Amino acid sequence: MKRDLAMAFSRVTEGAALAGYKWLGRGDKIAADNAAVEVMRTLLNQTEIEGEIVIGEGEIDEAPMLFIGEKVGLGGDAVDIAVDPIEGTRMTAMGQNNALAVLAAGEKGSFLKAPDMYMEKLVVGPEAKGCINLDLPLVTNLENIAKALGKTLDSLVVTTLAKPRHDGVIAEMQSMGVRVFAFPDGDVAASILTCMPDSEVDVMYCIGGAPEGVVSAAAIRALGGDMHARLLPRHEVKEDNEDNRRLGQTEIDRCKEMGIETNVLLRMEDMAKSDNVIFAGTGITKGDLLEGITRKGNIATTETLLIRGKCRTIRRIKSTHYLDRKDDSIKNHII
Ligand code: VTB
Repeated sequence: MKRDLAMAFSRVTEGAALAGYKWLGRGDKIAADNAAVEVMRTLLNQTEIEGEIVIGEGEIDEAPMLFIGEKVGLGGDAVDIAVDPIEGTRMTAMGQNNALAVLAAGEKGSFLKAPDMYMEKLVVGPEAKGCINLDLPLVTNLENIAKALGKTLDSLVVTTLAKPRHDGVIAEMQSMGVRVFAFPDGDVAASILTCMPDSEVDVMYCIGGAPEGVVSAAAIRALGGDMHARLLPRHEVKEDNEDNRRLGQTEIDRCKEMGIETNVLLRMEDMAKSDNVIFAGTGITKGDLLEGITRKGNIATTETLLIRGKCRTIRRIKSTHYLDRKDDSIKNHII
């Protein structure tokens, strides 16, 4: 993948974030997502790639845009793309922190193709690479990570999502003395924080979305961290009732069709199969990883994290956008 593509991908997440921001705090997560998808698609189609969406907004019959298998781009290098136009539609609709527009790109075959279902994830930064094993209890993992980092358990920091399904695990970690930062939503930002040189976060553990997991794996690989994961059918995460068992069975079947299995350990290298990946993420609302968008009239500022795995460069790009001068194809979605 040509290095100049990184800049092109940062334009794509900037555009999606600006579109999401237009809907900030309006209580309509579908409208926010649609706008971000539309802009992301338009901008990807202006990019010199022969791209295929491998992680997207659902299957072809569920979503009209950026579906898995959709071809994007003007033509050029063949790249696979994993997108989450708004990582945190609820956060955007409710004006909460840490919403991002994200994308990961790599050469063909770079990413695990997985359905939109739940995934258990354990993520660490470069200093703890190689010492995680999701087949072992979380407590053992935290002890091993602390040892690798030369830390005591009471100085270890774990991020997770503040979901009822994590109540037990949060209490368990806290009883070990570990500090837990529970974000309401958004495990991509929570995962990336483990690898940022200026962050105090050591570990991310949660059960969240599989698409978010694959996008995170790309960023974590690019940053030299480590990640283990496991796909979980719905009835094992949510209530074990008839509806969820039926949905869970559909997910198990879908995985089989795609040649993967649920409840099986996935390593970072199974999800992001090459170092030559690019990750771009733009803040929509302010967060721990990125500044959010600020806007005064038709002038908006964005902050984007742009990571190239090949030589491990981490760029933070602050942009000022004169919204009324943007291309007509996206203007209506961002003003
Ligand atoms: C997960 C997580 C995301 O939404 O998908 C979560 O990976 C949804 O969890 O980062 P629930 O279905 O239990 O609400 C996010 O937090 C935000 O998109």
